[in-house]
Amino acid sequence: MCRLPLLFLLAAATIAATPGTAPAEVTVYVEDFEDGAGNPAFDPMFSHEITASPYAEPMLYRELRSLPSSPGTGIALFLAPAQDTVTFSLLPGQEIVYVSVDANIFSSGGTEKTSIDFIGRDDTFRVLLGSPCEWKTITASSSGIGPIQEIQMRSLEGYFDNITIHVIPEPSLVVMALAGMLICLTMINRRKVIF
Ligand SMILES: [Ca+2]
Ligand SMILES: [Ca+2]
Repeated sequence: MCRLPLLFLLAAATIAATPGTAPAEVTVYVEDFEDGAGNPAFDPMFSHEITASPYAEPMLYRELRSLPSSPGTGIALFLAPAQDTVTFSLLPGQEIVYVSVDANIFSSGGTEKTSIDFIGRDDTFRVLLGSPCEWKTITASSSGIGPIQEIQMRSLEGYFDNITIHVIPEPSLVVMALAGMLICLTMINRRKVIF
């Protein structure tokens, strides 16, 4: 007898029994390059791989520096010239549906040397920042490119800050669904022993 429908029903019941949860709940994480005291720090949700930019001279310069001319941004990532490949520590079943990044380009080096690639499951969305700019927010959503799995920021001389990701479903839902599945599997195994 197939027990899969029973398994999914019990998992769904477990989720429904959890107070204060909603299926479409979004969790927002922000990489602001600071710890709670305002010191330079990376957030554990975000992994950074800093390499020389393929569009610039082969030198690598990364710095987490404060910007006195832009109060409120605090510490920002300075890539000059370099590329930061950002990946994420998601739980199984979680997906990123929306991303935003703040950029302040001091020296762009022209088209292609300064850009942000949002790499989705199905396609890549590239934003070229071909001329210097004050702080501006670049956004991307999963519609058209699939859930976002990686961000590549490259710059001749520029600052990046406030990498913001919207994640679904929220962690508690994933944990509860996994717990429900585990309970069901345990029950099925027990029945196999009894009969
Ligand atoms: Ca910051
Ligand atoms: Ca932080």
